[in-house]
Amino acid sequence: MALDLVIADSPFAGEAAKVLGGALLGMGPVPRAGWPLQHLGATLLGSDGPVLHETWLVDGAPVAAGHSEGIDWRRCGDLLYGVIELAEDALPANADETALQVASKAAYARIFRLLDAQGLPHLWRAWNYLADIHGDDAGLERYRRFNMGRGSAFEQASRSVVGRVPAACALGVAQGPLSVAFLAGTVPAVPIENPRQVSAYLYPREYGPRSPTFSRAALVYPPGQELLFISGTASIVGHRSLHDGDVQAQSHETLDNIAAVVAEANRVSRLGRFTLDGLSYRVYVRHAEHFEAVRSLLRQRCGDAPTVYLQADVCRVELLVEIEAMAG
Ligand code: 3EB
Repeated sequence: MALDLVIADSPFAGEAAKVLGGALLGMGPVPRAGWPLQHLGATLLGSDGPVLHETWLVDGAPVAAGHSEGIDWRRCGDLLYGVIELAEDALPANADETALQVASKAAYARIFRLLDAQGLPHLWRAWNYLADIHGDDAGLERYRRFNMGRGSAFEQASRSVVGRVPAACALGVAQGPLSVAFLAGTVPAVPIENPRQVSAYLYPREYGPRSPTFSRAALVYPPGQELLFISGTASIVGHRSLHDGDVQAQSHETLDNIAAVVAEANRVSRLGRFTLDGLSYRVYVRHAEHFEAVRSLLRQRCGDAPTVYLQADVCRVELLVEIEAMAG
C-alpha cells in the first residue's frame, strides 16, 4: 500500500475508491467532495487560481468510510483520515471551561473515541485551524484556551501529553468553526524533536496554562512506506521567539529549525534520505505583503521544492511566518 498526496487546481477526478480524504485550500466555494475534506479558508498567495485541492490517495485495500460524532472519515487498511468541524457554540461552556475550550476538548475526545473504536489508536498528524486565534476568551488568548481543551482531551483519553504526541500545526483563519483534520494509523508514529528548541509540550507557563500537544515532527509508517511530517515550525529558539518584526530573519531561523529537524529525522530513520530541497512545504505568512520576500528566500534555500503559500495567523503574535513540510 502507498499513501500519496496530490495537489491540483481542480478537484480530484480519478477513482474515488482510492481517495482517503483531503483539503481544500483557499477562498473558493466548498464543493461536496464525497470524502472527508478540510476546508482551509485562508487566502492562497502566488497561485494561479483561488483554490488548491489536496487529495490523499491510497493504493491498496478498498476504502471504508463513515461518520462518527461529526467526524467524516475514511479508512484504508491500517490508515485513517478524518475531518471534524465543530461550531464553537455547539456545546455549552461550564464553570471551568469556556465554550472554545469545551469544543477543542470535544473534538479531540471524539477523534480518540473513533480511533479506539476502529482499533487504530495512533494519531500521527493533526491540522488545527480556528478563527480569531489571538482574540480574548475570558481573560486568556483563544489559542491558549484551545491548548487547554486539546491537552485535557489527551489526558482524559489516557494519552501521553509529552513525548508520544502527533506532529501538528495550529493556525488562525479569518472565520469558521474549529476545524481539525487528522491522519492515524495502527502503528505508532516515531516522534522527532528539535535540539535547537524546547519541546512544545514542555514550554514554560508564560506561554499558557497548558503546553501545546505536538511533537516537532513524526516519522510514520504506512505499510511498506516511511513518511516524514514536519510540524508547523517558526522562528523559535529554546522557547523564545526571535527576530521580532524581521520576516527575512524569521524565515531563515525557521528554515534552520527545519534543517535541524531533518537532521534528527535522518539520524532516527537511519536511511539519511531527507533533504531541504526534497521536502514539500506549506507556508503560512501573517501579512500577505511578506509573501514575495519569503518565497525568494525559500527558493534560495530549498530550490524548486513544491510549496503552497497561504495567509494565516501564526499562533504567537510576534511570529510572521510558519512553515510545515512533508516528505514521502
Ligand atoms: C511553535 O513552535 C509554533 O499548537 O499544534 C506550531 C505547530 C505551533 C503546532 C500547535 C503550534 C502548534 O510553538 C506554533
